[in-house]
Amino acid sequence: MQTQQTKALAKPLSIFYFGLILSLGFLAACSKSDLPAYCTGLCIEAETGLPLGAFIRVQSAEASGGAFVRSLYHNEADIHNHMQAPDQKDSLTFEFEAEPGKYTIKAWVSAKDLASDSFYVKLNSQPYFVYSFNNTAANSVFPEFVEDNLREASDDPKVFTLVKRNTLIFYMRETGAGLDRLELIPLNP
Ligand SMILES: [Ca+2]
Repeated sequence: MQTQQTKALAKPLSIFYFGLILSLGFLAACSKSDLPAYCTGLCIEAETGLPLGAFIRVQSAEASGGAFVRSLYHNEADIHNHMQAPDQKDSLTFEFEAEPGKYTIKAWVSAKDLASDSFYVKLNSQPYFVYSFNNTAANSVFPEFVEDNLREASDDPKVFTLVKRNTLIFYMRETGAGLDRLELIPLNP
């Protein structure tokens, strides 16, 4: 049986250990020797996020960390409503800490084809936006992963204001769109 004092202590300690585990997990995800050498910043493996609904983790030797996350190969007609607005049930959520400031976010993404190549993205309480991958016919290497920047229309790369504790959510917009990892790139003042 716990005394009132130990109960009072248990909660902060459990929060501390939970935070420690998350931090260790984050560092471990970003320090794997199989990460490409160019991923030198603050990296987040997509497979460390929380996938719900249409998002699934996929094991792949071609992916950083050996896995990535993608939306299911639905019939386009079945997900037509996803082209109108995000569905909260089909989401991939990242929670992370950062030094507050302005950042761009690099992404390694893949698509089923050049016609299924976007997500909705939402950071903290900011409005969601459509992130349509940068691609051209000359760069039609899908479904392999390509290096890109999170962007909103001509706002490329989009500048994000991060706070200490952030929630970044990807929502399904098109079928088969994949995310391997993210890199936070701080902008110098
Ligand atoms: Ca990955």
